[in-house]
Amino acid sequence: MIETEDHFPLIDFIEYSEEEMLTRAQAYYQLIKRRHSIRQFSDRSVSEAIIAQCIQTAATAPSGANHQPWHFVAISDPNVKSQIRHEAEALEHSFYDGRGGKEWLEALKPLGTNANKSYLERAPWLIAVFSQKRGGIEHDDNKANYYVHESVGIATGFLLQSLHQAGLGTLTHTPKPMSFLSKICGRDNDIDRPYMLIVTGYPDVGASVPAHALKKKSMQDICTFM
Ligand code: IYR
Repeated sequence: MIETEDHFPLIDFIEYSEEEMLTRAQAYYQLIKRRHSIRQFSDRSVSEAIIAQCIQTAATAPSGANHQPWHFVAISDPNVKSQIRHEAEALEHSFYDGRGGKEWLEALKPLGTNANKSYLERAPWLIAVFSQKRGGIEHDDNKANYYVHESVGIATGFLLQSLHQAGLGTLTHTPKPMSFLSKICGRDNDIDRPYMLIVTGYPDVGASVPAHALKKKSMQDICTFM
């Protein structure tokens, strides 16, 4: 065991029996396979405490040099949500009107998505995730960050799982380009870059999931053991 001034013993690791490990892995699969991207959200409110807790969970993700190159802007203000919807829909209209290109638009057909983004106003929370190319571990550090995309991707995955575990519906939304989010969120600077917008809240009554989204690749397709 490494036990020096700057290392602590690993005291919070919990070991399970092999049997229990498999049961736990299966239980987690059962939990996570019920997470679906939804586009029909209820306008029921969700407390800030729940969102804050999920963001704190996301921020436990591993990151390059532990620089934690992310910032989360959690939005419930109806005026801000409305601005985001307005800007996103303008971009989506041109995307669906042809800017996306034939192949991309064809790929989206089975999902039935379109330029209407009413959920951006209706859902109680939008979480804008920003990646940071510079920072460091201390609050006012100005060092290079490493593996920024990978780190923020993992943190965003943690966030989605945490929101699902809490009992909320989620959607990843990536209007292209996303620069309008920087301005609206007050993060128009040289460091922050909008990474993704997460929509979260209760699913609306009668919410549905496209059959296409339920089709998961087989283990043979996705995995090789050597
Ligand atoms: N951003 C658009 C288009 C879109 C793109 C992909 I890739 C998706 O998986 C789903 C939608 C939209 O939100 O409609």
